[in-house]
This record gives sequence, structure tokens and C-alpha cells, in this order.
Amino acid sequence: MARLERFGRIGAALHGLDLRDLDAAAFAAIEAAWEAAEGVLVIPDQHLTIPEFLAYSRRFGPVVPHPSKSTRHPDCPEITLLGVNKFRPDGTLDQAVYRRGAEDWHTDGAYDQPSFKATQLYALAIPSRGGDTHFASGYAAAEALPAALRDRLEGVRGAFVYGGRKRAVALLNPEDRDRPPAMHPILRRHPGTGRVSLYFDPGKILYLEGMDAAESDALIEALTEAMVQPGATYTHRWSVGDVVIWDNRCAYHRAAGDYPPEEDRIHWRVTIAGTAA
Ligand SMILES: O=C(O)CCC(=O)C(=O)O
Ligand SMILES: [Fe+2]
Repeated sequence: MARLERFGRIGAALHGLDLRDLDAAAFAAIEAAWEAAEGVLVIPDQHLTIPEFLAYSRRFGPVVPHPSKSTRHPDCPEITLLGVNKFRPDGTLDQAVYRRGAEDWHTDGAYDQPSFKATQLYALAIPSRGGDTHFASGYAAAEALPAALRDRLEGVRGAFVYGGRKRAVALLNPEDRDRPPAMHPILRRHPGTGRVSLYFDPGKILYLEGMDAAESDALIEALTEAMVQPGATYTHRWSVGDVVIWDNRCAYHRAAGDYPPEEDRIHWRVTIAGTAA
């Protein structure tokens, strides 16, 4: 029997599971725990091959290759490698690999239509210190918005691209750098829980539609401030064998990006595609 450990408002762990061997009831319990934990669930102590990790990941939905082709596993495009090839041939540290996901609080795949449902990581190597992943609840962010701002955002969509306004596209091949923006409602009802979350990513948003640039920029600033609410965060300290899934529709995350670069921090990562909103 799995044991549930809750970390607070967001985040939970399920102990005592073997993800290679789960019947439908056990998987339903995982999904329920994931939703109740506002989209962040840790399953520790796993021993998975790539096919086993993919088979488990596909229970959540279609697993699709990430647009960053240079960081895909050479034999398996559905697996993205985190922390691999972080040193260039000349020995210098490639910050785009080392600090991937550490620049801003974000949600993965806002540049896609539909946006990603979930991201799942499996930890293969963990440094002696640092390298945590921080999470925050998008439901809490929506609840914290002043009523007038919430009203203003009703029905408003944001335009999102991979590199956002900074054009941070180092991990993309040149042919993949100029895709048109994806449009997503900023206040978004989660299809599973029925709750409204703030769908936002300061590093990927270009503008809010239907506003002049000054209003759009001011609201982008206000929403960036609103993303992380006290009492609605969780920081994951990794152990080898952890499987962590997060729901990109209702949670934000950010890598700490602070571990000793000479140490390994390696994960397999999969993207679970979203469904039309
Ligand atoms: O490495 C991490 O902790 C998370 C990086 C990230 O943002 C991601 O994998 O989407
Ligand atoms: Fe990310």
C-alpha cells in the first residue's frame, strides 16, 4: 500500500510504489494524489530503464519530443537529457545547459498549441549540494489577484514564444527559432479539478492581447509578482531514483541552478502533451 506524505498546500510524495508494476487502481490513486497536491508529485526510490520510464509516462498522455533537439537523448528523442554535455569541447561551462530552467519561474511548453500538460523527471545523478527544484501553485496565484485585475483578465489571452521577449533561444536549432506565438487564456480552468489558475510565464510571454503595449507591460509585471505566493511553494531536494511530475497547467517551477558544476546532476525528462483547451 502506498503511503502519502503531503508537503503543504502544494506538493506530495507517494512512498512504497514500484512504477514498473501498477494496476489501474494504483495509477488512479497516483493521479488523484497529483491533483490534490496542486500538480506536484514525488515518487521516490525507482529503478527504471528508458522503456519503463516511457511506458509509465505514457499513462498520463502522449509523450512527445521536446523542441530542443540538441538536448534529446541520441537514441531516444522522447527523452531529454538534463545536465549532460554541460562542458563545451574547450572546457568552458555551457550556462544554457547548466542553468536550464533557472532563469525565471516558468511553466513548460507555453509556446505550444496546446501547451504541455506535464513534465516528468527521473533523477540519475544528484550533486552533493544545491540543484533543488522550486515549485509554486498557479491556483494560489489566481486567488491572490486583486478583483479588478482578475476582472480585467477575464477572457484575455497571452501570446507566448520559446525565448520570450529576451529571445533566449540558445538550446534551439536555428530552424526552430521563429515559430509564431501560441495563444493561451491567462485565467484557465483546470480540466481535472475545475479550479482556476493563473497561466503565466514571464520568460515566454510577448504580450497580452487586446491591450496597448503600456498596459500589457504593466500587467505582465503585476502577474510576474503574483506568481509565487507565500505558503503555496514547495522545494524538492533530489535523491537518485526520484520521479517527479508537475502539471504545467496549474504549477510553476524553477531550477535553483546553484550546484557545483564539476559534479553531475543528470535527469531523464519527458514532456506529456496537452489536449486542446
Ligand atoms: O532541472 C530542474 O530542476 C528543472 C529544469 C526545468 O525547468 C525543466 O526541466 O523544465
Ligand atoms: Fe522547466
